[in-house]
Amino acid sequence: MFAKEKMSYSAMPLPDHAQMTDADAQAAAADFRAFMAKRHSVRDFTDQPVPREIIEDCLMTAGSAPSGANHQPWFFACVSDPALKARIREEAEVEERKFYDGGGSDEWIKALEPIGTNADKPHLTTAPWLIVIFAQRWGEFDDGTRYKNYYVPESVGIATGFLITALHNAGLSCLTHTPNPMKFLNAALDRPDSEKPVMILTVGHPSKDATVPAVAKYKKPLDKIARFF
Ligand code: IYR
Repeated sequence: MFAKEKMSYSAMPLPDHAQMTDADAQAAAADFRAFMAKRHSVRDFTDQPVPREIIEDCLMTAGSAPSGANHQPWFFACVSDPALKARIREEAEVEERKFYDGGGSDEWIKALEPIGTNADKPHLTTAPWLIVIFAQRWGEFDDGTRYKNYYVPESVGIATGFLITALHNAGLSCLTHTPNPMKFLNAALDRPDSEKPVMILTVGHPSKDATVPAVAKYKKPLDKIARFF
């Protein structure tokens, strides 16, 4: 990503970002809140294709996220190839079966009961896109030597949030899926050991009979998530 030579940096003016009146800002904040409240995780997808260009734009939004020292320690492996999706599904289901058949703690399995998940992951082959998100534990200069990355989980988490928001804005649905362990994704997607798979984002359109578990509708009220000092 980076050349090893020291670059010179000059400060840039801020890009135009029109200052809103408080009233406009209040309206915009409320509108965006209502828009984001319509987002929910989807587990049943149709096979309706989604053009790659839409995914590319959403990825560029993700890539605009802030990150430690602006090192952008993320990589998005985007899979639409049916054979590769089938391989990922197969390997994920092997891990999931172990988890649901006793590998996961009783407390964890119980916490998932209301959501109704199990080891079958048809979404991994039905949906048009799997975006596999990797975190770069360290970076490599063009000559192969290493540099440190900073606040990697935080940075990748923020970029993932941008990505989920961008997909929602484009009328797409997704599911954050985390088979455990996920190491098989490095081999399947030819990613180096410096990268840790963080999650699979399944992306597409919800099937007609997709439902949202009642418990997933509940979001904590403001006084439970924030306090003003
Ligand atoms: N990886 C499993 C289990 C799972 C874990 C959590 I935490 C969830 O919020 C949902 C599922 C699976 O995908 O089924």
